[in-house]
Amino acid sequence: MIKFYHSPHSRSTGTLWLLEELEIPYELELININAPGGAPEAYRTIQPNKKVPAIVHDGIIITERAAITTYLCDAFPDNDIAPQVGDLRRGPYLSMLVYCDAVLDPVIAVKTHQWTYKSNEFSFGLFDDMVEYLDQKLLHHPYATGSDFTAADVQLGIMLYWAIKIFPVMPEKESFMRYLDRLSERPAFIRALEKDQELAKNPRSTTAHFPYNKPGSRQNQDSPHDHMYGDGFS
Ligand SMILES: N[C@@H](CCC(=O)N[C@@H](CS)C(=O)NCC(=O)O)C(=O)O
Repeated sequence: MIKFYHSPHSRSTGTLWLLEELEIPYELELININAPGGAPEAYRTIQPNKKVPAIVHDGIIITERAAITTYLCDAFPDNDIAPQVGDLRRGPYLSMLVYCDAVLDPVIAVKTHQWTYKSNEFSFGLFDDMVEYLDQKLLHHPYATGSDFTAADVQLGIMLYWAIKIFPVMPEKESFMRYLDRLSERPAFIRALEKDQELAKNPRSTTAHFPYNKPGSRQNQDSPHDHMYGDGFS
């Protein structure tokens, strides 16, 4: 069983979406990163900077979104959302995964804070270069690495979703809006946002189990609350 450390409406929402795409069971532990002083000190043994997401699988701790995505998609390849070793698409896939954390995330952060800097002063480059790069990519291909949806679209998609629809710092380019429309139709995306919303409304919840409910199963017909917390809720 995967243990998933999560805070609703945060960077770990992408990992929540990924787990839903993979359709694997996971145990979710809420981490309150908004408490005074941030997450509890004990959480530092899982994530050295007390940030979410983090996962534990078979006793091994995995942190950082790109690493978590790579790890999970390699460990659970059944749903075929990541090019495996030997697939020519793996290079572009890994490049986009890391780009999201190493370039897109900090560039959006500095734009939000309206910092001015020169491109060669930081490893992540300029906001306008990032916008142009992603615009050209999504104008010519429906997904981040070409014609097929991959886990890189989870990471790119959730960041564009936040940066266009929630904290609007990115321009509403047609390529971006069409891309978000495509992603918004995915059942796993819808499930993840619904679960995130429910978790945000129930801050008393500390641990929840999300057994994946196969479409058409009896559990799937339960109320949203039952669906969310299953039998293992404590
Ligand atoms: N490099 C980390 C960044 C994760 C991150 O920034 N998480 C934010 C969530 S929005 C967090 O936990 N912030 C809480 C804090 O810094 O106290 C990753 O990619 O996993």
